Amino acid sequence: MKLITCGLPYANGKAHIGHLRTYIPADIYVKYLRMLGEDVIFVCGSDSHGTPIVVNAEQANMTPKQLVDIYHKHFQEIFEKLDINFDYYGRTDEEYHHQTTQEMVKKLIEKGYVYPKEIELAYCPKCERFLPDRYVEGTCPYCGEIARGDECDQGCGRHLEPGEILNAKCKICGSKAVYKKQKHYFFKLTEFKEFLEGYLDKLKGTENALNYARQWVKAELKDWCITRNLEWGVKFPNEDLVVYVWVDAPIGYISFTKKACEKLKKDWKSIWLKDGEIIHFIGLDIVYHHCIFWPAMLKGADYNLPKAVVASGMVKVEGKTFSKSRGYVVWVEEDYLKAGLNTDYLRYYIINYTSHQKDLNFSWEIFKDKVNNELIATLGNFMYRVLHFAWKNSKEIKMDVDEEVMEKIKEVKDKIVESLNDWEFKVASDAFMELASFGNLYFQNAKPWELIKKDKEKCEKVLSSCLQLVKALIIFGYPILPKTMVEMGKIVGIDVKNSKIDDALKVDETIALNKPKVPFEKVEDEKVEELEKKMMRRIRGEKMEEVVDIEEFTKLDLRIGKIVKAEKIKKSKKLLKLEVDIGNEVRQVVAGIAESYEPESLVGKLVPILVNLKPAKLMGVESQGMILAVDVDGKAILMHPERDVPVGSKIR
Ligand code: B3M
Ligand code: ZN
Repeated sequence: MKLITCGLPYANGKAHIGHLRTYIPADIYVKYLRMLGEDVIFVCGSDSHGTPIVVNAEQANMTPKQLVDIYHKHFQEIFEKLDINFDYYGRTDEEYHHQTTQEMVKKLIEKGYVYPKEIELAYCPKCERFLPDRYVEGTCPYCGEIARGDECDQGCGRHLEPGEILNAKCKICGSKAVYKKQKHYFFKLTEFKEFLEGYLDKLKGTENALNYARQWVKAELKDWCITRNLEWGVKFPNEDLVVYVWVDAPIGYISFTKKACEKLKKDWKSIWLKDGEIIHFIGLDIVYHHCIFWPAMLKGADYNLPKAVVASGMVKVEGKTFSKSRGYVVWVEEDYLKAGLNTDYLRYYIINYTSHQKDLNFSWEIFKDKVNNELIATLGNFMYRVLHFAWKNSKEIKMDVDEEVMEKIKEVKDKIVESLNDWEFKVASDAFMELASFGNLYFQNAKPWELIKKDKEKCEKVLSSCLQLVKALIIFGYPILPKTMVEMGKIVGIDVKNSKIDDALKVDETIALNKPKVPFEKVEDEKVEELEKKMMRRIRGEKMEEVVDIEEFTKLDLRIGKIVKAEKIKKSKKLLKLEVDIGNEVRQVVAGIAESYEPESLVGKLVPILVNLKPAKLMGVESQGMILAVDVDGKAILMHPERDVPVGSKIR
């Protein structure tokens, strides 16, 4: 049995092209393996833990779980829309995952691979708390760049241990951190040096990942701090600590396999405790975790080891390094799906642009060319031409296929299989497209439109050969272009989802045809211009029309409140201190309306108020909500309900 996994996306933001760069090739690989008759399980899930999620939830005035709920659902929807079909897509904040993690951690403790140690940790005197991972920012001790607590993300990319970062500052309030002692737990990574050296010699996968990992193991290994001061996460046994997110996240691969196996009635143990073939698809930035920490943990706890780590190269957008903050990003929902573009086009672009290991540049102009000149002009053209011609002349074709054509199909199949073994998915997609080019030439040279007038028999043979090519294209193309090929399959009577790759080499007695459809729609120049403009605006930092889900909106507790008291705030020209009755209680709210209203005039007024805004202090006065007002040239104008309504009425 084979297990294919994809790196778990943090449930902390929306899906972008960087995610797809790993998930689409993995999905294509899985679909091909299944067509080759392999028994495959494909899992992934949301990474719910870690400080980025806690920090963001805090800023959005939500619980981490609420934040994870939103993005977990988002990712599930995106995967479904793009035909990325995991057997199980879980989340790491579920009970079953916590259990699996604790089992593994306990096993590591039992076997003596975990020890406590007092360490100096960044602590914020103002927020009165320890600053794990992304709560702290400072300077990387190795390269001097600005870094986060657990990773030098802008410089050398190293994993940083707690306490290593220099000039630490609290990310929340900006205060200079002090260092305080606390007991934490360490995993004896150093004991695994020899094991890892041997393991990495045998590990398969892409060279980009393996080369890095081999260098790191040779250079320096340090014991690894595996606990954190947080509430949110998997509890570390008998302590008021949670395990570091990078301990529990990869264990998600095991928890999700268990869940998938429950569903599929398969045995998870044969994968994780025996000799199933485990293959991890990841991004290049998480090689260290997958090639060093993870195999050491698995080895230490007596689990089966991954057979291969396949790392996708980085993504560029319009030739520039991918960056969400600088606008060099393609959001799957907001940019791609909203534009109404066929999802197969994106799958093709990602698989066919370059080698899996190299940098992939996404550009709308290249996208248009690839769709119009390759998918449409070569593949779509051949398929439609053949189907249309055949259907017009006879609805059922007797099959008698040219030897040369069968040989070509066989040759392409072999190329596809071979390239999968080398993780060179582009080569597979090129071979597939080469078959379409071959078909075009074959059709063009044989001129069936002339033959039909003078040699019916010969014409049938040409058409049947072309139809066999179409059939092979549907089968070979399904993993890459699933939506299109399912539809094309219906025209020639193939249930491609359940086809095997060798079906392309089988010749039926006859093929009955349904009315053909054009497989692809052209990408218009105007569409691409529009998308380019949108991206340029984002890059220039112009304010974008951000789209909010209805769920996000319904999180806002908006009500009508009545102002019962209003007074000036000393030393402030703009602020008033209000007391607002919101139905079940009276809230103190600071509002920036002093320049437009006298306090006395406000008492008794009904106003809209956001009730569940995170409390904040303004000029030293606590504000427990926000009055909504109209902004006219910077001046606040109040709004009132059109007729009298009960205090506390909900706004929808
Ligand atoms: N959640 C996302 C990342 O760093 C992280 C992956 C976990 S894989 C076990 O790309
Ligand atoms: Zn660095």
